[in-house]
Amino acid sequence: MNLLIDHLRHICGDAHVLTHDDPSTDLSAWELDWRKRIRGRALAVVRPGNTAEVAAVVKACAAAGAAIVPQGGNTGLVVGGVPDNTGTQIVLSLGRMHAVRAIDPANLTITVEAGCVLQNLQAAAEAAGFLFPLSLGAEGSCTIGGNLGTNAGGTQVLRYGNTRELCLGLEVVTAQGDIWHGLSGLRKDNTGYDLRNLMIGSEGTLGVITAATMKLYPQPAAQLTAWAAVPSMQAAVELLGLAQQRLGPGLTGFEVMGQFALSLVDTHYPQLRVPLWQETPWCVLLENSDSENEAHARSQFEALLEAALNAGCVSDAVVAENLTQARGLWHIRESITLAQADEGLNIKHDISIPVSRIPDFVAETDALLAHHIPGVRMVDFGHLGDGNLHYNVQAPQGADGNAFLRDYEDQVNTLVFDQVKRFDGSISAEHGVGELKVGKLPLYKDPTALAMMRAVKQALDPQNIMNPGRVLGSEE
Ligand code: FAD
Ligand code: 2HG
Ligand code: ZN
Repeated sequence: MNLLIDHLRHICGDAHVLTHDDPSTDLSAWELDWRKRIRGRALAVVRPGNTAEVAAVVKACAAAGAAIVPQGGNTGLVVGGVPDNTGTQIVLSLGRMHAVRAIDPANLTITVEAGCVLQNLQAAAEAAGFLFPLSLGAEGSCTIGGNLGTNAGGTQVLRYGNTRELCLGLEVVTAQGDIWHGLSGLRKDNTGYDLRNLMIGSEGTLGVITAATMKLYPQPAAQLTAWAAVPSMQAAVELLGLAQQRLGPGLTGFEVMGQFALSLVDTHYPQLRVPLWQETPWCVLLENSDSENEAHARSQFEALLEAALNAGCVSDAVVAENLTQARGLWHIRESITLAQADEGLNIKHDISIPVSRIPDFVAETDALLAHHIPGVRMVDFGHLGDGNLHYNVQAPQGADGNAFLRDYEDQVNTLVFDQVKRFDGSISAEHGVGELKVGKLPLYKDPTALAMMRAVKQALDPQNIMNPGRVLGSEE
């Protein structure tokens, strides 16, 4: 393997191939996953500076039979972007490839390298007078390559779709080290199999995304945010229907947050001043993006909330007076993940269920979990507008997080996923499979679909060097 390291240093330069040979080098940032669930050990962390170097790195690894784990910001929540603990895998970090290559205002597209941090991509779009709508709590450190790798969702999917729907073209280095020049900005192209959409969401198991052409949108003329207390999950679903009816495509965000989830934010970040949470089991965050002006947005929003109060699906509400207040409300929503991590190790689910069935799902599944694990605490929140719930499970008060995961994780996952299946849902709406759901996928995914996925993996990566063991497990 020393020969491989020498070869990689020759390709990328000594400074960009980090190994454990130098005891002063700390590789934790690349080896430990965001949730601190797994600490792997890499043979090396390799940081190529351009697509040609990525291709040469992949060719070198393929020749040596070394596995490659592509990595962006390492904010993934399913242990998909860190190496295993064998000390034989190469972490291929795209962080140095962060350039904005081009903006085409008339075509409404932006072409960026995979390591571009999402927030920087949003800022580049804004500086050019446009909106790049993908938005998630990790946007300050996740990368567009990782967003594409996981087909990330976030809080604007309701209006703009997930990452897959925002992408028009890709540049990819295949598992053989060839470069696919697919950076088209076309909205229509019917020339055969859809390789772009195959790569998106493949979690680094089929190739390395090195650049992407993404869609841009006009910026809304005005954006307003409201925070509403709702008496039940059923009421939240009713409010969603009303909001869709009255705001149409202006409804760009609809997030639900359970009382215990908000209590964790209140406990760990009291300075954020969570509104209304003590008086209601659920709160909803709504965003109205208007193409006319602020006065129009405000009158529409106020009329919606008045109708909702009259219908009994809202018990109280506040509308942000200005951008600072709106950002504050979103900040509370985005802090739930961090507050939950501060509370201790936990079991996460990013499930999707038809919106109409979510109230029954939550009532039934809450009751089942409470029956099996007395004192269990439910951290429920998420993108209700997309039918995507973060149905997270926290250990009972005072219980040890490690012991809780050891004793209950499998049982809880089985119980929740069985319920998801019963309610015609999916066990992953946005975070992906990674390593954490790999054992469960065969139990819940259609067997013919799985067989086709295995055939694709075998065809594109016959050596099984691209992120092995993730998504399909080790028997690929
Ligand atoms: P990484 O974690 O580095 O990698 C993730 C996966 O993509 C791995 O399998 C990796 O191998 C693969 N990959 C990375 N780069 C490439 C590449 N260039 N080519 C091929 N494969 C690649 N996710 C959501 O969907 N919605 C949310 O609302 C959301 N909110 C979050 C909030 C917080 C606080 C945190 C910590 C995470 C959140 N996430 C969310 C999860 C995470 O941010 C996303 O999955 C994100 O897309 C990962 O990007 P990354 O650059 O960090 O990728
Ligand atoms: C979000 O919607 C993310 O904030 C993270 O997808 C969800 O922490 C989670 O479980
Ligand atoms: Zn989410």
